[in-house]
Formats: sequence, structure tokens, C-alpha cells
Amino acid sequence: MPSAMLTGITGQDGSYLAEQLLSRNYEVHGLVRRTSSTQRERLDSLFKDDQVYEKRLFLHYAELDDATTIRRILVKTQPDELYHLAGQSHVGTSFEIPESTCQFAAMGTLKLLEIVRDLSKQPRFLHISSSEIFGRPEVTPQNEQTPMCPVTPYGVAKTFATNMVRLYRDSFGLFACNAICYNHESERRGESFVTRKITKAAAAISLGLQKKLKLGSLDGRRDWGYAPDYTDAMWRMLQQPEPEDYVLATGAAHSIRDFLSAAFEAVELDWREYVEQDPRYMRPAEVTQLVGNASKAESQLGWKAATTLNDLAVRMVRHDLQLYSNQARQNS
Ligand code: G4F
Repeated sequence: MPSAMLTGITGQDGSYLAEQLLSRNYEVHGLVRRTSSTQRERLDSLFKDDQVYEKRLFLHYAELDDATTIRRILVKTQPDELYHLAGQSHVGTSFEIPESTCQFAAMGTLKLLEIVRDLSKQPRFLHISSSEIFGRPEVTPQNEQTPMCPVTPYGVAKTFATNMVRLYRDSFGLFACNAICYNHESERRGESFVTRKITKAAAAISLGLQKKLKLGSLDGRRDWGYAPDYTDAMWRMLQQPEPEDYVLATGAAHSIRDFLSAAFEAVELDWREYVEQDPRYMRPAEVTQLVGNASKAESQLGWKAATTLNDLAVRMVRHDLQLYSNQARQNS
């Protein structure tokens, strides 16, 4: 049975990847932080499956900056594949907490690479990189060769980590890859990211539970895909004969206004009547136009982002309507 270790297993991508690996008959290990509150609802269905939890799915406690503990866990579990998905990933927040963003996104990745470098059985390593490394690029769409030009603390940290992955591959022969991911969303997306904030608000407003939606800049354009498609590509990357970096993207850029239209139309409302701009959600610097060219992933991995923006928005709004209806039933 192949085995995999995931950092960030409780997050959106980690939970989808864990499910996909289990369905591919992997033994799956996850690193989790020991906190007093256990926010692990994305893994709930796996915990409840007594054929899975602690049979083929195992959690281990370690902070990302605790190299000694991570080393001990990796020596003991000897995974075939290591997917590094963890880290503070909110770009706006990275302006508020740049040091800890860099500590985890940049130094956390380097620490893992150092551990892997010393292991007698080295797992294949995947780092989730980000389109934020391109910042305000001169080329559109961007591909694996586009120069990195980050403009946010998160983007700078990811640029460091992405280059370190390349360095460890080229200098120390690690099977290490960067998945350069454009925005990827889902029903499991954290509520502070713009898509989920919009779909939750559209659902709540349509049910009379919320009056207004306060947002920051509406000028950005993003290449939004569906998260499970992206985690599938990550697995495909580690099955290749050679370690390489891949851009994962849909190739289509949409504005925040497009996403607002799709989400509010799903509940037959006009977003213009409900959205207000709030300076609290503006960022000191903004990447405005990011769109990826995933033709390398298409030709080498046989991968293509399958979900359209409209389908994505409708799926997320329906899920949030269901959430509110479940809550109402529980409260009654
Ligand atoms: O949803 P966002 O916070 O995503 P952002 O900044 O593009 O970053 C996401 O995608 C990156 C690329 O894959 C990842 F690396 C990163 O970890 C994260 O997953 O914001 C999208 C856009 C921005 O232009 C932002 O300024 O929406 C704008 N926006 C407007 N109002 C808002 C809001 N963003 C948030 N989070 N909250 C708002 O109220």
C-alpha cells in the first residue's frame, strides 16, 4: 500500500487530497497542530468511518516550526509521498502578520526540505506554491517560466519557498515539485476568502438573515477553479518520472463582479443592491490580473480544470443554503 504524509490535512486542499488518496488505496498520515479547539470538520466523514480512521488515516501532532518532531514522525512513518499544503494562506492577512506568514510559508518549507534531505528513504515532495509569486506580471497568461515578481508578504514568502524547492531538486537531487496554483475554491473554502464570503452572504441575504455584504476592492481579476481538480493534479505530479513544476489554472480570468453576479443570480438577487465597499478589506498592494497557462499540466499530466466559474458559484451557494437550513433545523 503506498503511503502519503500531508501537512495542512485539515484545510480545504488537505481534506480533498486525503479523500482522493484514500480512494486510491493509500495509507494517509496528516500533521496537525495541537490546539485546544479541534477545527477538523472537513475531515468529519473520514473520522466517522471506522474502516478508515486509525486504520488507513492517521493524525500526528506537530507544529510546522517544530523540526525535531516532524523529523521523528517522518522517520517513523516513512511515507512515499509528502504533500506540503500547510501555512497561513490569506494574502490580506499577510500584511498584518508578515513575520509569521514568512516563518511558516517560507521557513516552514525550508525546514521540511532540510529534513527530507537527511532521510534515508526520501519521500517525493510537493510544495503548494501560488500565483502570488508572479505579483504584477508583464506576461499574460503566466507559465512555469514567467519571472517571479511578488508584491505581497505572502507572495514574497511563497517565492522564497518555490525557489528553495527548485534549489533542493537541482542541487541535492530531491524529487521535489512546485504546484503553482491559481485560486481554487469550493464548499470547503475558508469563510474569509472572497468567494466563500460572497456565497455565504448571497445565501444569508436570500433567507433574510443578512442585509449587506461589505467587501474591499472589486477591481481584481482572478483565475478561479474548483479545489478537488487541483488536488488531483498534485497527485498526478508526484507520479511523473521526473520532478517538475506545473502551473495549475483554468486559463480564464474573471472579475470579482462576475463572481458576485453568478452567486447572487443563483438566489435570483441583484448583487448591486447589497454590496458595500469597506476600506477595512482593502489591501496596501493588490495583484490585479493573474491568469495561468496550464498547457504543460494538460500535455504531461493529462489534466484540465473542469469546472466553470458559474458552476463553481452555484455549487457553493447551494451548499451554503443547505448549511443555513441545517442550522435552522437544529435551532428549532
Ligand atoms: O479570496 P482572496 O482573499 O484570494 P487571493 O488574495 O487571490 O489569494 C488566494 O489565492 C491565491 C492564489 O491561489 C493563494 F495563493 C492564496 O493563498 C489564496 O488562496 O481575494 C481575492 C480578491 C482580492 O483581489 C481581494 O482584494 O478579492 C478581493 N477582495 C475584495 N473584498 C476580498 C474582499 N478578499 C477577501 N479575502 N475579503 C474581502 O472582503
